[in-house]
Amino acid sequence: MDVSQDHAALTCGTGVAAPLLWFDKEMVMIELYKLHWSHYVEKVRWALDFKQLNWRGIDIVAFTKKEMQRFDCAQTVPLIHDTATGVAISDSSPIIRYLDETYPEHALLPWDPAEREEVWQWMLRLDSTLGLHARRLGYTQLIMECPNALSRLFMPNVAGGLFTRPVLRALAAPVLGAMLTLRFRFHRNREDRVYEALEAQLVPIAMKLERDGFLVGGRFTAADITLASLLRPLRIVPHFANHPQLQLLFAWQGRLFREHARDVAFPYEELIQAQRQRRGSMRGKVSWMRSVSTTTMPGEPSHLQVAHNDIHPVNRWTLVLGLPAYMKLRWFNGIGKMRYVPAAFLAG
Ligand SMILES: N[C@@H](CCC(=O)N[C@@H](CS)C(=O)NCC(=O)O)C(=O)O
Repeated sequence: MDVSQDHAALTCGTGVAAPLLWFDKEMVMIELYKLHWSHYVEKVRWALDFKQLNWRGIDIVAFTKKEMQRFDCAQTVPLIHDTATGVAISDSSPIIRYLDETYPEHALLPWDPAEREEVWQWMLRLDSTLGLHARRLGYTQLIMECPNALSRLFMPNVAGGLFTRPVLRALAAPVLGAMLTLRFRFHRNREDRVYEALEAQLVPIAMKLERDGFLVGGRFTAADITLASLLRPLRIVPHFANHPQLQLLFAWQGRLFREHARDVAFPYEELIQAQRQRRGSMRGKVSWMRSVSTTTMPGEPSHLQVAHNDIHPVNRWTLVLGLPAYMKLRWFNGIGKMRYVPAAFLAG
């Protein structure tokens, strides 16, 4: 029974929940509002599957988000609506904490308060750094190599799929690309030192995982789901996917994917890989990058209450400025062509 129809679903939960003392698992249905290729969405999908909760996905239209406007939450995906409790909540880490507190079976957060806080801080830190940076570089890679994929992601059903046809998808690409470039600041990747920040963050994490196996307490938690999911877009970014000091990290990710049945390729991964095989090349030489060891990177946020995001508003006037930024990003951003070498994790 859906108890939320009338009123409760309109307000947004805080993410702090009391466990349901009695519930029939069969009656629980979590609605997951999503863009199916989003790495933040994948993080929550993985948690739902791990906790063996019933859920159903609702694809949103990215431009209007009208499917989730009735919820008084931040309008980002993932957003869930728990039809058993009426709670609606967005932001992947609070969502997972809510699920874990409401449905304690198959726990993803430790009971020990110190370890629990440690996991929570990892989640917020990764959401606010890795998740944002990997998104920027993943889309940048698509724009450089395979921009026609954008309409297949964002407009699969607009006008009956018209914009996924060959000529129209090529026309839609600069418009979508310009919009995304302004929204997430891809044209500022170099100034914001996104490659350097990611490298400085990931190399020590790779070493820690080699030593400990998991991020916290020597066992699998929501922190590991967060790391493995948010790393996902970097699998198409050659600088990281082929980085000698990060091979252990991608091997760790691949192992978790296989163990938890998450190793189904995302559509953008298949599209870019097919393109690379056809052309025999990829854009991977980051010519301007200085070695991270000689660079002082700003420190990571130390104690977070909520995750940061980096979405910037775009309107039709600012969009005009996006076109030159898109063209510069696509053709003149100092990331050179190189021979296509499949990343080691693709070999299995
Ligand atoms: N901190 C948020 C980030 C979520 C987020 O930024 N999601 C993106 C998709 S990857 C989104 O909803 N974008 C909508 C937009 O750009 O309007 C979380 O962990 O869920």
